[in-house]
Amino acid sequence: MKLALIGIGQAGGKVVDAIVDYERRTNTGFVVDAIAVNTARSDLRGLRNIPESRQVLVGLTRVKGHGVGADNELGAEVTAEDVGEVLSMVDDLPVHEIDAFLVVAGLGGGTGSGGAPVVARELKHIYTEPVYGLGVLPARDEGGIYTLNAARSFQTFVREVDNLIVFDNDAWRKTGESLEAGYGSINAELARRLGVLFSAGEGDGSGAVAESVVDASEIINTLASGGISTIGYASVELDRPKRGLLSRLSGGAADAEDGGDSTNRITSLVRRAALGRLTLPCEISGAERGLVVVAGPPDVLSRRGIERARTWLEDETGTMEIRGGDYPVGSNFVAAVVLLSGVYDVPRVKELQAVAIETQRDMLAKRESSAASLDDLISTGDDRIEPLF
Ligand SMILES: Nc1nc2c(ncn2[C@@H]2O[C@H](COP(=O)(O)OP(=O)(O)OP(=O)(O)O)[C@@H](O)[C@H]2O)c(=O)[nH]1
Ligand SMILES: [Mg+2]
Repeated sequence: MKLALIGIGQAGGKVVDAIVDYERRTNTGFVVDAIAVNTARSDLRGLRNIPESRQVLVGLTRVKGHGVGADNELGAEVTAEDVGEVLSMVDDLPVHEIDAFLVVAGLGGGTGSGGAPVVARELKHIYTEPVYGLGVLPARDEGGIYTLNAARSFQTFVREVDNLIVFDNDAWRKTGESLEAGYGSINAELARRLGVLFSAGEGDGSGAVAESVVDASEIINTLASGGISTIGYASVELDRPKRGLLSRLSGGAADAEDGGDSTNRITSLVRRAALGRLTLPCEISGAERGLVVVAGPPDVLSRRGIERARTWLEDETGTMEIRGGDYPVGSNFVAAVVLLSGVYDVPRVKELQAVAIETQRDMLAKRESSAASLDDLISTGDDRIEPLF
């Protein structure tokens, strides 16, 4: 499936950078174009795979290239003021070649949090292709303002996109490692999940023909539930000798394996993917739609395995709308990606909203009491000092 990626803010830019890196290394060709939008010049400079010609610095007259300092209302305002620049860059690309847009942002800061819903809304207004969002939630310990930003942006972003894929930094933090240091590996992990999902159907150039290839329409139909989505992933290295000497010595039979092995491998991989760590942890029962993609060398992509895995996922989620297929790649790994769309039982989102409401209340109360305290501090009782103006 062919995508145009638009990363907004620092996290948005870095995640898009990581997706492009994945795409180049795997030569999968699912990224037609990648654009980075930011209010901070220094954030744009750090990008390795998005050239300056595909970068847009917004809000220059207002914030002078220094970012919006986690003020997402300002992020939304300056992005709206300069959205024409973003749209004319999108207009340069061959939109007829793409299947969808993916707008990516961290929701806890200012630029991405405020700007992503603005850009999504404009794209939807102009183009008929679906506009998906990828929203990164802040970790719990990032503090109240990040939580409040994320809760507000989430509400808006989910309304402006056809589907919001969510990634929760909190679930992905590694113990003993600061979040900052961990971003590189977290972004690479996210890029791999999205990469396997979206490159399915594009083929790897090996010319292999799958039995039941996943194509773009299946991904689009799965995401057409609307609402929010989460992605699970699991992979296993094949325990078999590399092709070559051994298989030649044994007349090629060394590579052949029992069909039952392939079936079991796939069902257990899909189970691990769906029940392991999701990009957004949630209760999978009640998901509206699902898609199973199994990637690996063609000779181990058992159709029966994928069928069984689909049936299992139907039982787990309680929905009949589980699509599935394979994605042949020349690799010694087999990987399963499970996309669950229209998930509603998400404790983390509920918690985020509750904390945001509390933070908002505290901030308002604090603002009022500060104003009163300042009045008190400078009050001179009945004797008046006239202010200058
Ligand atoms: N997964 C991931 N999350 C990140 C990364 N960088 C930042 N974040 C998260 O994204 C949130 C928003 O931060 P930024 O993207 O830096 O904010 P911004 O959109 O640039 O906005 P301002 O800096 O306020 O102008 C943070 O609270 C983090 O949770 C990253 O590289 N990967
Ligand atoms: Mg920033």
